[in-house]
Amino acid sequence: MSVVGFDVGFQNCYVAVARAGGIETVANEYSDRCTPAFVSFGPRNRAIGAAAKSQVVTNCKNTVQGFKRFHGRAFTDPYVQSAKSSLVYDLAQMPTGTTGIKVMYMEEEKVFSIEQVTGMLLTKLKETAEAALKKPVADCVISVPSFFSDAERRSVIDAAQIAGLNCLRLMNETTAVALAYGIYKQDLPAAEEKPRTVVFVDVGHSSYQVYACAFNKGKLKVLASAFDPELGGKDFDEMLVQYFCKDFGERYKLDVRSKPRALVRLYQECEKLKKLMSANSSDLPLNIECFMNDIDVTGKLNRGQFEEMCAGLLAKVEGPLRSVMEQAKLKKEDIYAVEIIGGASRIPAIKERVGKFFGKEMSTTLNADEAVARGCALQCAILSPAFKVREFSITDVVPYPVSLRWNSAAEEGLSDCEVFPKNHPAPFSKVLTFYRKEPFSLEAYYNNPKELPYPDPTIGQFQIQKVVPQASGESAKVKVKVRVNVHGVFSVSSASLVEVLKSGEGEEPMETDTAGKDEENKMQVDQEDKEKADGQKENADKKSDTEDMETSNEENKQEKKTDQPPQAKKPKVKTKTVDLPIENSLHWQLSNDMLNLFVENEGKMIMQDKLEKERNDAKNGVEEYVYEMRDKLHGVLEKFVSEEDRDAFSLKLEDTENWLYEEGEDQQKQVYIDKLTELKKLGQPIQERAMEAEERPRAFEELGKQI
Ligand code: ATP
Ligand code: K
Ligand code: MG
Repeated sequence: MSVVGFDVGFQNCYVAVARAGGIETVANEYSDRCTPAFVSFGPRNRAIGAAAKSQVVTNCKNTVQGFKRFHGRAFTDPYVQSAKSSLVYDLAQMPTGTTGIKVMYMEEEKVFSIEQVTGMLLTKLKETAEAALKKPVADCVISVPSFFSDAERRSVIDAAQIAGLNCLRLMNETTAVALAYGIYKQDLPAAEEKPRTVVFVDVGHSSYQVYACAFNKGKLKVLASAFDPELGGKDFDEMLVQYFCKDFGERYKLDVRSKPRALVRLYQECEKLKKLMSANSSDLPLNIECFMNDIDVTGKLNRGQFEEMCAGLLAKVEGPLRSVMEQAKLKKEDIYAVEIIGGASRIPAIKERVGKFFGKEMSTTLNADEAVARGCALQCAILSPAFKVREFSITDVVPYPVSLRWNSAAEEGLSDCEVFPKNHPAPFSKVLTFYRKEPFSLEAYYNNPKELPYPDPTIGQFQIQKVVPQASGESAKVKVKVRVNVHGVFSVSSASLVEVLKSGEGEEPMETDTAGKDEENKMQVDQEDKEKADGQKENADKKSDTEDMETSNEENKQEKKTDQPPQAKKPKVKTKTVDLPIENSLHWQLSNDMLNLFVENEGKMIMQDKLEKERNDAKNGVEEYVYEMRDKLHGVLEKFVSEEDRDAFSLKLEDTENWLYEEGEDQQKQVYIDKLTELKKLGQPIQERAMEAEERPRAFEELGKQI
């Protein structure tokens, strides 16, 4: 198996792998460890990563970027609609209602789902990992923002599948960073000691995340998370773009927003300026030649002015810091260190504000760009049986409270219950007990829509099928296991019917579980167990969680009492459990058919890219041969060819060169191969004669020695 971690950023992606020497961030074919999150579509192929980014000006309508946040969203989602107006490429609604992108590809208008687009990016990142490891890659860990909802997470898992990746865990970006921080620390407090509390701050291109984590030897526990999904480097770029659009409008009478190409260039230059301002507080120039209508534009700005125009953005830095401290009930004195990462954390005003809030200097022991990918690779190594990694247990948190809703007895209407409160440890499973006579359905949803960065709080519907009454006609006991899995995704993972067996040995049927009619449709939290997926041991957390659940749910408390009358303990009843089928209908989930089709199409596009590359290589082969021979015919090969042959060959080469620009511009691979063979028929004999001539004196020398 492969051990690979992918940080799929809004703007920048990183790939880390585990090798014998340890975890290593690997470079792409341009010797760059950063791969831009860009995909570009052309008449014959796709370009992904750096090659796509280089087309952002020349092929702007078909070069997509900034798509990370379209996962799991309806096309009508306000986020999508507002992004749509500022994007240079087109978005489209998928038949299912989700978001797709519309581009010209292979000379046809095509709509690709967001899963496909991220799948393409992952295909590229996978190739980078494969080139580094020199073997096929499938198993991996992929990062997502901690604030991603279920729909977004499932969408990313699908994207991974489209790229032929087996995502062992979707890991929250901040948790990956915490792992990268903690695993090498030798001096963490022992298990029974007061944990070391560290705050992690990630300021990326699109978002801002804050995590408070408690570390002890061999484990990390996330205490709380907070975020502003709408604060990142791109918002600072946006302020600069706004400023210069206005400035150029006034001084040059240019309507920059009317020309996508000019706008894209302005974004690029503003980002450069922003980075320069991080290191320089003096006036800095912004110059763009032939910007619009052949006009060169020039402007300037300094850090003071920049900070002034970004005051509103900078004011948003404190909120999540305060929130995380309040949620985790931490005081500033409790914080051992504040680790800051993410590209935009280099903006001095941001660092300053974070530092001021905590009243301490920020630590930068982690690589600000690569820590997420490294953390993911570490997690993958921990999950891999093939790698020996220090034991390290990770307990993450649930970002938004999750509730279940179900129809109780007809008269009672809907009942609901919060199964996973905010900051509940994850991964985690709970077993709920229902008393039913027939199939029933559970609806999972986020119960605090205000917190949610989406308009729709739906998670999904789960139909528990094949429920039948007990032989006595009374309600059957149905145990339903719900979990937040390793990906941070809620699911109803199993359901079973507990049948009371009458063995004829005088055993009495257990009547106690259905003590009263009104108990029928109630739910009871029967048992909880922490996921052991990553080899974690159950610990004291379990107990406190059980208590939480009981005290927060009056209904369950009563149930527990009424359910355990003394006669229930008679050891006479035998039971049998039968697994029940569950039908899921998950919000925005791609159908299997769709997913399979996308997998197949990605395979075809990979093949097409490969063929196009081979075709181009064949064409380049002809071109290179023409140039090489033309030089040599008048140089090193001159003595070995008659004037007549040379002229004929020269003419042929010239014809071929012209052909390459005209009819031969766009031919099948075989045409170029044939062309090269044809040329070589003329060139080969000349080269052979030259080689023989070179060998001859040497042969004489050899001969001389022998004599
Ligand atoms: P996200 O985490 O939101 O998915 P990402 O991971 O792609 O996004 P990063 O690579 O962490 O984002 O950060 C990219 C941002 O950092 C860009 O806005 C970039 O302009 C900004 N940035 C990089 N270097 C500097 C610098 N020296 N000064 C200011 N901003 C910088
Ligand atoms: K990144
Ligand atoms: Mg990031």
